[in-house]
Formats: sequence, C-alpha cells, structure tokens
Amino acid sequence: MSIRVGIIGTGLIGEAHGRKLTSTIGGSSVTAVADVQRGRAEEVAAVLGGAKVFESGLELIESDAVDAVLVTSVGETHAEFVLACIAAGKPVMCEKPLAPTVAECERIIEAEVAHGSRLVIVGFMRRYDPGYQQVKSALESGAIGEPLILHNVHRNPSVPESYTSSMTMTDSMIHEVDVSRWLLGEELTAVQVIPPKRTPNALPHLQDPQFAVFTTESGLLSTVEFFANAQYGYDVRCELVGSLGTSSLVNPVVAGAVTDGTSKERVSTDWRERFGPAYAAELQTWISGLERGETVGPSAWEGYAATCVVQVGVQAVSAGRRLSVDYMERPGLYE
Ligand code: NAD
Ligand code: ISE
Repeated sequence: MSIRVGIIGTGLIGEAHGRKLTSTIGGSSVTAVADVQRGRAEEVAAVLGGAKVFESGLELIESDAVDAVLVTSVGETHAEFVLACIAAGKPVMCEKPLAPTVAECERIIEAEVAHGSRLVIVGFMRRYDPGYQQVKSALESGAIGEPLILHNVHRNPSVPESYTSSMTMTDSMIHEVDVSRWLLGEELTAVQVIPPKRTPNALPHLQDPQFAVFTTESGLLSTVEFFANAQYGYDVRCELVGSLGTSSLVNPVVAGAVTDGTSKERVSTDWRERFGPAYAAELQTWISGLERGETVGPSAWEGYAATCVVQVGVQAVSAGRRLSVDYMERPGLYE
C-alpha cells in the first residue's frame, strides 16, 4: 500500500522532501500540496507529477486523498497544522521547530496525549546522518569512556536579510540542541551565550558568529559555534570528548582533486546537499513505519524539549549570563 502524503508549504524544503517522496522513497506518493503562494504550489505540484493543489493547509488535512501530512511551511504556522492533523487522527511529520513557542508545543503534547497514541514526528534529520550515528556508536561501545564535552560547529555560507539574531537559536542552533540531547541522552538544563568578535561580513542587525554553551542535567557541556555568513561553504562539525578518547564527525567527501602535490576536497554549499542522505533516511523511516501502522521518528516531546531550550537561548542572547531551562513533567506517552 502506498502512503498518500500531502505537503503543506512548498518552499525549499517542501519541494526537496516532495522530490524524495516521489522518487527515492519506497511506499509513498504525493497526492496533495498547499501553499499561501498558490503559484509556487502549482509549480511544485507539476514537478511532483500532478499532485492536487489545495486552497489551504487545513483543507488538505481534511481531504480523503491524504493519509499523512508533511508540514514544511514557516515555523509560525506549524502548531495550527499539527493540531489539525491530531484532531483529524492523521500522522504528521513537522519540520523543525515543532513550534516556535513552548506554549504551542505544550498544546500539541496535550492534544497528542488526549488522542492516546503517537501521530507526530519532528524533522530532526541529523539523527539519521551516518557521521552523527558513528559518534553515538563510539560512545555507546564504551570506546571513548565517559562523555565530558561535546563541541559543535555549524557554518552556513550566508543567510538572507530576513534572518535575525534570535534565529541563530530558533532556526539553526536548534539542530545542535537536538543532537546534544540525543547523543548525550540527557536534557539540557542551562544555556549561556557569549558573543564573539563580529565578522566584517555580518548583516548589520546580526551578531555573527554566535557562540553558546549548553549544560546538561549531569553537568556535561555542549559548545556551539554558529556562523551564519561563513562565506566558504556549509560546514558542520562535531567532536565528543570522552575520558578515554574522542570521536569526531567526518563530513562526507563530496568531491576531491589532487594537483601540484596538494590534495583538495570540495565543501558542501548548502544543507540540502550535505544532509541529503539523512533527509532521505528520515523520510523512509517515517513512511516504512506508517506502512506497519507505527509512528517512528523524533517525537513531539523531542520537539517540545528543543523549543524549551532555544526559547531560553533567545533570552540568553540579551541576558549575557547563564539561564536555566525548565520542563513540564514528561507524559507516559513519551517514555
Ligand atoms: P521557505 O520560505 O523556502 O518555504 C516556506 C513555505 O511556506 C513558503 O513557500 C511559504 O509561502 C509557505 N507558507 C507560509 N505560510 C503558509 C501557510 N499558512 N500555509 C501554507 N504555506 C505557507 O522555507 P524553508 O527553508 O523551506 O523552511 C520551511 C521549514 O522547514 C521551516 O520550519 C524551517 O525551519 C524548516 N527547515 C528545516 C531544515 C532542516 O535542515 N531540517 C532546512 C531548511 C528548513
Ligand atoms: C535551516 O533552516 C536549517 O535547518 C539548516 O539545516 C541549517 O543549517 C540552517 O542554519 C537553517 O537556517
């Protein structure tokens, strides 16, 4: 049986996920799309082999032609669509953030708990990246001993004018927040932001690069350098320092050349290329789970916890001191 997916938000990642669902992912088809920019939805529908274009995301969710929903619209719209999916009893994969505010995430958790079973997964694709998975395996095998410090680097070649200093937390570092929780297996309980010297290439309104230190329940540190206008490429690094050794993420080699006695490797230019295989793996895992009647992927709790941390992180940007993060009690559905 093919899972008929409806996509809400046919921008950059909506189109990229749609292409994967109609080509490389087994067991799915894209039957419906919706976007407030109707012309854009029509363009993407044609690329995806003629999906039906709906007037609104809410209409798409109600349609009998849709078994499962992919929410890839802008973050501010996520909660409304995810809540409508839960009300309709339809599985939904929502891109990060689950929602930009803790209050919205709490409403989603309450609705899913009231529904009684899991329907929601969140697009934290780095968990599916072979490099991150190897770092996790090195830790779990005991090879590097007790985990002590996680160092993360996240560099984008550039960001649009609309990108704000808060977005360094809510849009970008949210990935490191999720990776830290997932790799270390603990909640993050505090965050401090230490602004480094600004690059001359920073947008006038943007603190760039940005540096944060997250602390876990047991006192492990996770450091993050986020550099929005790094110019040279899209570069993500991660090193887990343990009591007996360290484990580092190795970026996939996208192309190389050896000339004049010098070896050169090309760096990815954007997230779509760097994490292409991880996006495919997360989508395939979701679809294969749905075929078996299961919801497989990072839960609404994972989305909620990440938003709790980045919401405090945004305050920490201006507070200039370490702030603590609090959570609601974890419902049994997410144990
Ligand atoms: P985008 O701006 O390219 O696309 C967003 C689309 O949503 C636009 O086409 C816009 O018209 C549409 N939209 C806005 N409001 C809508 C509404 N009410 N109903 C239907 N459509 C609506 O942005 P993007 O880069 O594709 O990002 C979309 C989401 O995906 C964001 O939440 C972003 O954080 C996330 N994202 C995740 C990753 C990742 O690595 N996991 C990468 C990029 C983006
Ligand atoms: C974007 O929204 C993403 O999620 C990318 O993975 C990230 O690298 C980038 O910084 C964000 O803007």
